[in-house]
Amino acid sequence: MTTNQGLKISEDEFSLKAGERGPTLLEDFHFREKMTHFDHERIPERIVHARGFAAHGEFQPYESMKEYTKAGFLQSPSKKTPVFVRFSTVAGSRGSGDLARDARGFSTKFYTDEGNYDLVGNNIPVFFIQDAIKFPDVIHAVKPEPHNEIPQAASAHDTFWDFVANNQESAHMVMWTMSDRAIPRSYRMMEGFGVHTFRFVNEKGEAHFVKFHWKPVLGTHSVVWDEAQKVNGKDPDFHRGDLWEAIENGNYPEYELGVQLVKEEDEHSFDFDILDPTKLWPEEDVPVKIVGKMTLNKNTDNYFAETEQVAFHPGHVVPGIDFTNDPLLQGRLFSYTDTQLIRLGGPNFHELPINRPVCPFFNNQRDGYGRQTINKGPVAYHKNSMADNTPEPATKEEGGFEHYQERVEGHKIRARSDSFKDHFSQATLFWNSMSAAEKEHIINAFSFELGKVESKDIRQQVVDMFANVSLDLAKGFAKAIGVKLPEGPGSSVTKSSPALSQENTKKKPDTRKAAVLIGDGFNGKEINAVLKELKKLGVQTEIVSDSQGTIKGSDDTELEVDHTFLTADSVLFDAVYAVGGSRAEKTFYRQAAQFVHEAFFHYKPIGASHEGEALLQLDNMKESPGVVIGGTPREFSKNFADAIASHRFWEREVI
Ligand code: HDD
Repeated sequence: MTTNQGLKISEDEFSLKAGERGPTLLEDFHFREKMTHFDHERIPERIVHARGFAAHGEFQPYESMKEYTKAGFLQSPSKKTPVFVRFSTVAGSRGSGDLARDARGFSTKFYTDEGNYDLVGNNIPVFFIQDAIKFPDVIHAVKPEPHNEIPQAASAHDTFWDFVANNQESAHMVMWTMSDRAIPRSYRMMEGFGVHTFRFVNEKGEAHFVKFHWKPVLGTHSVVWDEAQKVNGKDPDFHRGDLWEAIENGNYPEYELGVQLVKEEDEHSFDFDILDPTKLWPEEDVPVKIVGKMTLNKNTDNYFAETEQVAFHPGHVVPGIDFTNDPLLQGRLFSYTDTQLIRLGGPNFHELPINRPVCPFFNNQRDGYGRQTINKGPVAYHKNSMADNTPEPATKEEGGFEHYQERVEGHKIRARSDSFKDHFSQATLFWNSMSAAEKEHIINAFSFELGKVESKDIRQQVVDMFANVSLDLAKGFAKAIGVKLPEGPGSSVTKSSPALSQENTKKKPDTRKAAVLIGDGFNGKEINAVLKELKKLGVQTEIVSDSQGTIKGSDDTELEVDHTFLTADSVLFDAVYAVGGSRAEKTFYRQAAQFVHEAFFHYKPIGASHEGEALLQLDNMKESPGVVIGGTPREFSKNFADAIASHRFWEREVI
């Protein structure tokens, strides 16, 4: 151990004092250095997306995208590009829970040979506002209220809903944040979207409008709201831990990159403006072309150095990827550098290891806080003769970035195009696309959020606003929050987009976690066979009992307990396998019954065998969908794994 100057330290437990019981001396440079560094350990948290978690990985295209873009990392299926991905919530501070009802950030930094390309997206394809100048407003409204800093990481309060009702362009995004999308099961089971319309430009200079998608290979899945709130208490790091553990276990999260492409000449052939960030392109109208896969395969070594210091920016592009005039994107192009300057303490954050491009970079920028490069020689200007005019801009052929030469003309004006004024049609499209269970969850979410709003007037305004989206929806929650039922107008939109419903997502048992509730005297032979079969089918099992250590089966086989009823909880698992044991105590059965019933009320798959069947105590529980009992170990495991793949059984009747 040394000081930061390299001096070897002989003692790190005691400060330097005048006598064993005397005062500490100012001369103690080791104490002062250690303490000063500690006092300065924190940096400002991000104003939004403060709570995040990240991992390293790689991206590989399935095919060349040459026809559409000259971006080097998309030219060949043999090209692998390293990436760093940071997931986040938006509203909460750094220490908030992972399961807040919120949009999730999904930021990817591609370390390409042509410089860093950042795709700074969310898990929701649209946004609350249409113009970046309103970003401070929407964030002020959703953040804790300024007079008392309550509530943390929640949109369920007056200022947020006052904003919504008085800024009706938010309608579509609010439908998404009130849906199951806002409470994902895992970062591994979440879609990502670039949101804005960008441009792909090919070698010939031809452009296409493009929207970016990430599609999780495990499908898109969510938890239920009651569960989300409990997870935040039982394990606030639920999403962090899930991602970390999956990568440590070699279950590398995978996402396919998809693009929707629209020809330049088709810019005006939609019934919405493609520059409007509150609109999506229905996948049934503009198919998503799957072009490659990203695999996250390495956890960070140091949270602060990597996850906290990483600096994303939608303006970090490479040749072949360009912007459009989406007024939200245009504003973002300013905000991200500006925020990094304060957060990372100066203009040299690109030199931090996590932000450094993997290709060489040089220019005439110099000095500033935290400068690490030691530039040599006297020349720091262009043009020059003293250094042979280096560094020199590159030609197009050498890979120099050329902005797409879009023709623009107009009056200087603070206004919004009329083509941005339909705020409700796609909100209705989203509503129409939901399954019955998803619709019920949305009504419940509005009922919860507005139930927390103190102002009856705001509650009424929101009901009246969402009557424009769907009368069923608005009536559904108007009753719960004690305001007048809306009378009209309802919506005439009948279109739906099945791709928006999570019911139509991929369903697999892989990496899902089942709690095995088991006590002394369990049927050793059979249970061991089931555990083995489930593992083969991709299901992860963890043993939960009433104390730690080992438990003994009827045939004296032993199993190591992973958690007790105190350290685990049903909300932390995807499924429950109730086994019990002939010698298990009464208290085991009391705790196990509570565990099973909570999972049942959260519509989760439940398996039971032997004494475990006694835990299915409610009426009709044994006959309910998603409750698996009986069969040989192989049959039982197959049925249970199928049930786990189904995720939840919404058709189950719960009282
Ligand atoms: Fe933003 C961070 C995503 C609109 C200003 N934003 C940030 C992050 C994500 C997004 C994922 C976290 C990056 C990280 O992991 O470090 N933001 C979006 C999306 C938007 C969006 C998908 C709409 C389509 N953002 C938006 C607007 C503005 C900002 C309109 C301002 C005009 N966003 C910021 C920021 C942040 C940020 C203040 C805070 C921390 C940071 O940039 O690095 O600049």
